[in-house]
Amino acid sequence: MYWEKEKECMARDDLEQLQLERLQATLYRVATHVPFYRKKFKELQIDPDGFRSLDELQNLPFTTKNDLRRNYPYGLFAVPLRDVVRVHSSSGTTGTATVVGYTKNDIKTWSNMTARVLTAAGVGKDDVVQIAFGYGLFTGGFGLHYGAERVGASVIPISSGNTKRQIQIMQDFRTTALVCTPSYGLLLADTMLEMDININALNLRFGLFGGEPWSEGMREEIQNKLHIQATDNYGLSEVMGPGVAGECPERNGLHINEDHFLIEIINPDTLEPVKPGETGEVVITTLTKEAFPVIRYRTRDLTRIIEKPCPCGRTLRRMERVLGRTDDMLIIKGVNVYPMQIEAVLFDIEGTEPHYQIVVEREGRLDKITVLVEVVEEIFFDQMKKQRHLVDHIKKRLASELGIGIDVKLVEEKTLERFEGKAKRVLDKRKL
Ligand code: DLL
Repeated sequence: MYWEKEKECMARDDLEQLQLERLQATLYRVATHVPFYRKKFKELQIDPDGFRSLDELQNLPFTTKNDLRRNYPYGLFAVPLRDVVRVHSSSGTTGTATVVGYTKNDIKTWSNMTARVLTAAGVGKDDVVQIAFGYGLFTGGFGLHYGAERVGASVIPISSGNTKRQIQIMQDFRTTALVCTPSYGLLLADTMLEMDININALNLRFGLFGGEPWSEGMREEIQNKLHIQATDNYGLSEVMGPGVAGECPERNGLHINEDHFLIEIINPDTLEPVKPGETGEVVITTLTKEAFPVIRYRTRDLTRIIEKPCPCGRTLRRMERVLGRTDDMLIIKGVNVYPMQIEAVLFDIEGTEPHYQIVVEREGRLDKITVLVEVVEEIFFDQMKKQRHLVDHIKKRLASELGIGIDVKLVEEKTLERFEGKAKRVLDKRKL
């Protein structure tokens, strides 16, 4: 039920005291060992020894992805390489890659964090865990692998891809828990249904999905197709990898491992904290990282904090599922649109398949979005009237949800690209 009950159910006061002590140690660590922070603290006249209350957090400088890039590869490490036992890196598809490092102790902490996430999702010693996240520089595979070993489960480190083999192994090795991105979970489910595999004959009970945003509708789709309980888990390589937050059996928000990560939600424009419960950008300060501590890292992820206590007994606050990223936001006719809002509408409409792509183009000075939606075969082939009706229906729903008109095009089943890792939902032709 819990992995570290004394931490996960800690009294708030005790937790805040622990956070403060750990923050003080982290500030001391970066001021002493990382020239980037030493310089910033000096400029802002911050005395790391004089830090007395968590309320002073707002005086500290932010760290951005660009700061990480500028210090590529090892510039922000707070320990000599001799003490680093592992390095991960982000793919760098949107610019120079960023590199993060872990000491032996960091790996231990990380395993505990993903062990918490796995335990909260229901995984234990008796489970057979198939990890279909990529192993390698991406943190998904290794991060959850170590946690699953730590809880004592039997781990199948299959990595991502090779879908037919995944299915074979799932059947033969009697996998009980599947760990991957939600889009790959769906691809596995669809492939099994196509192969006429009897889902009830599988041993699968849990799916732990993370690494990309997904909607409640997508969760239902995966659960219905695979007959499992699907939970969401969140993390990012810059602060550790998976294991920052995860859902419990209530599946109503993700418990943040606040004894290791200090979370703020800010307005990305004013950089001020939002009011409690409002949506904004997640900013994370690591509290226990040794090799790669970060102060107020701007994640660009958007969500809100759920202040209400969770019936599961954990006192660690919950964040709502991530709505999207500030850099995924499309501004169409002055309205802010997130791909996840579109997904949520599509999943609610009968006759559409859970596969879609959002195409953004520029017409004159205005951006225009077209949503390509796969539809079931009957609709696609013969009935023009039904097609028109469906297009109108989707358009209406999108317009009422988003407040602007969006074009919709129906496409044949299985024509849109499928993904083994993180899905790419937006095709931005403005940048091509
Ligand atoms: O994706 C770490 C991870 C791996 C988390 C496996 C969970 C499971 P990065 O490649 O650095 O690390 O990408 C981090 O992915 O800032 C979010 O935008 C997005 N993301 C991760 N988990 C979720 C989630 C890993 N559950 C970036 N919901 C983050 C929505 C997510 N977005």
